[in-house]
Amino acid sequence: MIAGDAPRRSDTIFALASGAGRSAISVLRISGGEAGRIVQALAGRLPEPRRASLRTLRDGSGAPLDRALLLWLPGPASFTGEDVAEFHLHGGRAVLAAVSLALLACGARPAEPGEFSRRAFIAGRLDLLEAEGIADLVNAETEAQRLQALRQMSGAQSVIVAGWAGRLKRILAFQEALIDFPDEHLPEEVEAGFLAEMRILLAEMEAQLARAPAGERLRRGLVFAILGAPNVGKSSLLNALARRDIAIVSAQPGTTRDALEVSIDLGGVPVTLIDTAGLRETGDVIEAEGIRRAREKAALADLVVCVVDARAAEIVTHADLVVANKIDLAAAPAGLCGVSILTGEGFAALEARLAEEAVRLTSAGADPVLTRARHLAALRDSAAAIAAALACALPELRAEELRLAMNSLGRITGAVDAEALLDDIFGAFCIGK
Ligand SMILES: Nc1nc2c(ncn2[C@@H]2O[C@H](COP(=O)(O)OP(=O)(O)OP(=O)(O)O)[C@@H](O)[C@H]2O)c(=O)[nH]1
Ligand SMILES: [Mg+2]
Repeated sequence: MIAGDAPRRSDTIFALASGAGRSAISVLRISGGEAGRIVQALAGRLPEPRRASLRTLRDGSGAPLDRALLLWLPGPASFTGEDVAEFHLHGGRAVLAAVSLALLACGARPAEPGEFSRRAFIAGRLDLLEAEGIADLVNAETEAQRLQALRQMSGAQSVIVAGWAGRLKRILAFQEALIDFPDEHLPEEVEAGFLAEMRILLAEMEAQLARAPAGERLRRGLVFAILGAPNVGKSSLLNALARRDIAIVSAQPGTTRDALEVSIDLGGVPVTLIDTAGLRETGDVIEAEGIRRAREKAALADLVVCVVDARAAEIVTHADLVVANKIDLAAAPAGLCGVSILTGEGFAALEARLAEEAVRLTSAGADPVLTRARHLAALRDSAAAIAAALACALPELRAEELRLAMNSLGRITGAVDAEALLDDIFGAFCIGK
């Protein structure tokens, strides 16, 4: 490939499919029309399809490279739809480097990020929703993220979108019949029937749109900001929740100045906790900047926790949850969640309460939800077009809106307009996927 040229889609590509760095085994995958020839060049005759075989790999001069487990996965029933082989090599860097050189010498080239999945999409092995589900599963850090990504990867969302598309197609066919055969006098119930069906479809899409923010939040993770007056124990709370000594805690008010962040798992949801500078009037420029940043973080957070001192419950900010700390010194004011970070009293209940909030903010009921801004935009366009179609009296215009609605739905799974999206979507994958 010449620098600056677009990578050729017909090239045979290879990439490390397992994690980088030293490991017991690393899996190197190749895909493309030349995979079979290349396997034979390195490992002798082709192994039986889909059966592991142990082979000595050799370079062009016959020098041994490694003894490796080899899998031969001929297309079209492979991940990419092409001929694929997997080399399970010993995990040293030098082994990987030597085998990569031998593959280059045979004419294969390193894959771009997401190129295997992109080929799978082009071969019709998966749609865009499923491909994105794979990327999300690779990136999943918590249990709830794993389950959501797995649902998406296995096509649960695709089935819903395909169902909508099928119903829209039927509606459009009736609408076109009305246009093409105006004199045939289709019974009135036919038009009333498909208008009713359009309303039902629109309501389903709107319900899904309402649930979508939860799915997106789970995919990206939540942000919880801890705010409050100086010295109430904000940093102590962050450290306790993270179970690590991250923020400096001291009896001196105004200790925390920069906003500090740590990622934790609350109820299976990844949450970035932010500890901030105590809110108060100050002449100190640095502290004032810290306070400005604290307010900025709070404005962007999914949940604001205000910590107050149980002895003087001063709520200094808008908050979703108020926590009274230091209940070892005074009882918590009525209605507030009381805790003593010092003695641990009330801490488990507070942590459970935060986990509950995290789950509430990310759960959208049992149905699969759409998880990316891209899906939302397309679904919103589709719903808007159906609403416009319902408002049209002219059959031709109504049909045109219905076609727009179909197109927008097609963008979600990649049935329509995919080429423009592919670089964006697959470029964000890791290499080897
Ligand atoms: N008695 C008691 N003291 C506590 C408790 N939690 C924290 N402290 C003490 O309160 C003081 C302030 O704690 P920090 O966590 O630094 O408070 P902060 O809100 O981060 O303070 P700034 O960063 O200055 O805004 C420290 O001396 C802590 O040891 C508690 O539950 N009980
Ligand atoms: Mg602090």
